[in-house]
Formats: sequence, structure tokens, C-alpha cells
Amino acid sequence: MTVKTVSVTAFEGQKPGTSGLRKKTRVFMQPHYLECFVQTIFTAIGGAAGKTFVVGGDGRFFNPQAVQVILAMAAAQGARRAIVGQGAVLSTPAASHLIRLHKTDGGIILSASHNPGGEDEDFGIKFNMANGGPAPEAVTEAMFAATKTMASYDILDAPDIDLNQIGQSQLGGMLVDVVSPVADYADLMETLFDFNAIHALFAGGFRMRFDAMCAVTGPYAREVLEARLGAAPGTVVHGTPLPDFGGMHPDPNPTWAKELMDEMFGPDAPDFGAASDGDGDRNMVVGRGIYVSPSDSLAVLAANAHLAPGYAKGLAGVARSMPTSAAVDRVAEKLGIAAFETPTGWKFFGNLLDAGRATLCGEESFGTGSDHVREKDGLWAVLLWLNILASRKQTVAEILGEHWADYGRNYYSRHDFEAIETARADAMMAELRGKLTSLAGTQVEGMTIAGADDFAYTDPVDGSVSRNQGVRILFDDGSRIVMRLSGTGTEGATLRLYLERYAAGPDGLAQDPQEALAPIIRAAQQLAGIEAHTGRKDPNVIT
Ligand code: VG1
Ligand code: CO
Repeated sequence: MTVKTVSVTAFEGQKPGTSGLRKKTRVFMQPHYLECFVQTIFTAIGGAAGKTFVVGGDGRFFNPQAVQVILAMAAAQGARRAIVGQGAVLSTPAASHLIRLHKTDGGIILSASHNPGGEDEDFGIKFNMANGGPAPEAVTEAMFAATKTMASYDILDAPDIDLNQIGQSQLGGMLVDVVSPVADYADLMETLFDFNAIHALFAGGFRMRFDAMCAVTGPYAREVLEARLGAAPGTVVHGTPLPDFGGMHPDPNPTWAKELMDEMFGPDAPDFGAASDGDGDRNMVVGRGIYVSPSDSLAVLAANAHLAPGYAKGLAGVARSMPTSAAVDRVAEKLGIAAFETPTGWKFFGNLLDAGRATLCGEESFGTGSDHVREKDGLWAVLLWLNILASRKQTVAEILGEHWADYGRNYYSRHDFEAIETARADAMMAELRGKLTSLAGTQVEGMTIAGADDFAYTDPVDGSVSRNQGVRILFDDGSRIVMRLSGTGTEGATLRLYLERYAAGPDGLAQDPQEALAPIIRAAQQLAGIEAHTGRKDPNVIT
């Protein structure tokens, strides 16, 4: 086996976004494109020599081929060992766990997460650090810088290795360890939750539906829910991962997980429903006849986490992304623990988790997680809910109702305007940014603006500063509008409009969120001129 040095011309636009580099699959499949980015990863981390990496992906189209390329490059560049999920598959949280479990130097995860998969859909790649978490901005910036001067890469000229058999083999000088993608992750879950109590819940007739959306979580959910916790066979639906996710859009929200929503709001609905995304780090939870918004879910989990053995000693602190509702802040206040507000993207939670300052983290985009790994974790969130349901012996609706009665309700919604022409979206944001300083004290829709800014974050652990993380318009009654452009899309721009209004109760806790938020939605249209700039009056997706 020989090492080939391949000369290349640098590609433009290999800029990691909110969560790694995402492009159309065919872009990744063109000669040298993937290889160049993998090389920039190795360059940005000071080379691969002597290092151990975890490698795997969410099973989408091109995942197996990409893993072979990464292994051949790592071997050529002197890596010591690669730990690979069987079939080249690992969910994002399972990869994060393996990085930590084996104290590796990091991991390469192939996924475009909640984006559809297939030859004509999306593909992605990201690097996670030795702590198991996504590379921080300083590292992704170093990667992007390296992409611009890329001139050659080294790769081993070797036949593909068999990734379908668990066991060890040698690729050049590198040991390849093919492991079960599920076993270690499932064992970790057993250390965190009261499996006996959840088992008893299912044995007592509790019914659940878990929609894996033909993506990576099927085998994980089957093992944990059906095999280990005794949920009825068939609890997990769409449980076989497919390269194109069976045509499903594996984004667990009411729009894309419509089948689950219909079931949960239907006549013979199970007690509990959940769905996960392409790479298994997101979750949506639904009770019988009641949808739980991700921001509320985070707050309920924070308020009840002590009911699970892994969190019995309480939480050090909580963290949420800035656009996520302040519902969890109210819980933190009552618990007397710190609440942190970070920019969008899980990489910003890493330092807080490593420093032991936050135990639970969450984003409005259906992501929740804890210090057990350094990624958000869909199945983990579902298990924490199940533990709480088993312990409190109440329905989801009862738990949510009591939560709002205790803390008040943060009405919340996100409106996505997808595939806007990039130039128009940029012009709209620039115009809005230009008038931020003049908004304070003015009135819109009968509400007074208390302040407006472009969110900047100073990491309390390492002092790094991240600017331009989203426009915030804050009203004097605590309501707010947040606007930012997505960093995970592959076509044009996506505007995310986040809307929030607080109702202290006891009255007005049972409104429809879109109605409760109506004046704020109108205010956003007026202030940003969304329709004038984009031609769009209504969003494509509402969560
Ligand atoms: C979106 C979400 C963000 C999440 C990111 C990655 O980013 O809003 O909260 O961390 O996706 O999640 P953006 O930039 O498109 O708003 V995943 O499950 O796609 O890795
Ligand atoms: Co994901």
C-alpha cells in the first residue's frame, strides 16, 4: 500500500456553518471536494499523526464512501487508530460519547442532520474535538482559512475495508476498530435514568410511538425502548435507516413529523410520542393531544431532572441559545442556579459543560442535552421525559399545565422563510441592523420597544467573543423578536424569525400560540419589511 500525494486546486466556499460544512451531496461527490475538506481538518488540528479518531455518520447517501476516504487519508497521514461505527454509522450523540469514552483526539461525523438525504439532497461533515463537542469557532475559522490555500492531500492507495463486521483490522499503519454503534450509548443511558421505573411504566400499559423518520435513531430507539425497556414491539416506527431517509425530511417538528402529530392528536392516541432527526441529536416530544414546544420541554426537563438518578444531585446551571425562550431561565431562578444565554449552535455550550458551569443545555430547534456528552441528544431527552412521566405518574398535559401555573407561560414560535434569494435576505438584515440604535422608545403595534441590538457573546470560560449572532428587538413587557439567517441551509438563505411573549397567569395560559403572538408577528413584518424585501408574507415552516 502506497501513499499518494494528490495535487489540487483549492475549492471556494468550504466554510463551516452552524454545524460543520453542508452542501448538496453532488457537490461533495465531485473529485477531491471531500478530500480537500478532510485535509483542512487535519491541517487545522496540527496533523493526524499518532492520533485516534472516531468516524461515522448518519447513514445517508454517500456516507459509506466518505468514511472510506477519511480512513484512507487518516492512515496515510499517520493516524494511530480509528474507531468506526459498524456500517460506517454513528448517531451524533453516540459519536460524541465514543470520543469521550475512548479519550480520542476527536471525531469526524458525516451528517447534514435535519436536512433531507440522497444523491440530490444534502450531505455534511463536521469535526468534534477531544471533549466530544463540535469544533469551536476558532478551529472552524482555521479550517476555512486552510481550505483557501489547499494545494494537495495525502491518501493511502488501498482497497476499501469491510466496515460491516465488528472487529479490528489494519489499514496501512492504522488500526481500524469497527464497533457497535449502539451498545456503549445504550449502556450510558442506563447509568442516567431509572430503567426499572420506565420498564414498569411500559409494563403497566403505557403506550408510546417513536418516529425515527427512517434516519439514524431507529436502531438506538429499538435497542433502548423496545429491547431494554420493554416497550411494545412496533413502538419505534420508520425504524430502518435508509440512505434517502425513505424520502422523509428527518426534521422532527410538527410540519415534517406530521404522521406522528396526526397519531398523537387522533382518537386512539398513545400516551407519549417522540421523533428524532437525521443524525439523532434532535427530539420532538408530544403528549396525547398536546404538543410540547422545545423551549418548554427544556424548562420542564430542568425543573424535573432531579427525578432521574443521573441528575439527582441537582443541576450546576442551565444554558440556552439566545433565540430559545426564557422559560428555562425562570426555572433556574427558582432553583437558584446560573442560566447562560449563548449564540445558536451546540459548539457554544462546550466550554460551559467542560467547566461544570452548566449541566443541562437546550435550543429552540428541538435540541436538548446534558453534560453526559458534548452534543445535543434526541433519545436522551426522550428518556428523561419518560423518567419524569414514570416518576410523577401524570400525563404530559398535566405536567405542562402545572409547569405553566407555577412559572407562567412563555408563548413561543419560530417562523422559517426558506430559500429566499441570498442578496435579498442580506439586504433585509442590513437595513434592519442599520436602524437598531434608533428603535428604543418607539412604538409598534401599540407596544413599546425597550431596546434592540445584534447579539454578541463573550464566552465566560475562555473570553472569546462572537458577534453578529442575531438581531434582538425587546419590548418593555418582556416580549421579543429575534431574527437571524440560518447557517445550515444549502440553497439560498433561510430567515428564522423567533417570537416570544410572556403571560404570567393565572389567566391566559391556554391560548393558541399563534394567536397569543399575533401582534408581535405583525410588528416583525413592519420593522423588518419581510414582505417588501422577500416577497414573502407567510413562512414555510412554523414551529
Ligand atoms: C439550526 C438550528 C440550531 C442548531 C443547528 C444544528 O441552525 O437553528 O439551533 O444548532 O441547526 O442542528 P441554523 O443556523 O440553521 O439556524 V442539527 O440537528 O442540524 O446539527
Ligand atoms: Co441533528
